[in-house]
Amino acid sequence: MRDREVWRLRIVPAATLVAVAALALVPLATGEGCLPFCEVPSHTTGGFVPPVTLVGAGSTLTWTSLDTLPHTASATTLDLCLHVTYSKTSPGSARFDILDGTLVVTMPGMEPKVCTGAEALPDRSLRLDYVCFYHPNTMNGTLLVK
Ligand SMILES: [Cu+2]
Repeated sequence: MRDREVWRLRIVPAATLVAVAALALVPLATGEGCLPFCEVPSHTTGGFVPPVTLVGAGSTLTWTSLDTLPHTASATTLDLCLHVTYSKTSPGSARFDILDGTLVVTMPGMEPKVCTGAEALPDRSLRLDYVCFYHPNTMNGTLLVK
């Protein structure tokens, strides 16, 4: 069991980097949805699957739970511009837009929020890292909005 845990800790960061590199090679124009999908399944042990999602500006992303625990998709930035709660019976979603080079997140029933902490990348996409508040060690991901 211990050996298996150590193996997981070593392999996850490498897998994340490979996923980032693979997605970065795929062009995604605005309004073309998300890659690989606009739905991010997740669970406590495996995190967000996959951990990196490429989001076309104007697209709505939905998080679903594969286990029975409550989860969140919450920006790691101080402004907490993304904070979606969800569970197996109640998926959570948010829409992502880029206005004047700034990432704007709109959650259902709320005013749009500006993500001042999103990182602008050289290809003009915006990077937002996020975690589950309850399981930040195993559930952490990245959104690349373009
Ligand atoms: Cu969680």
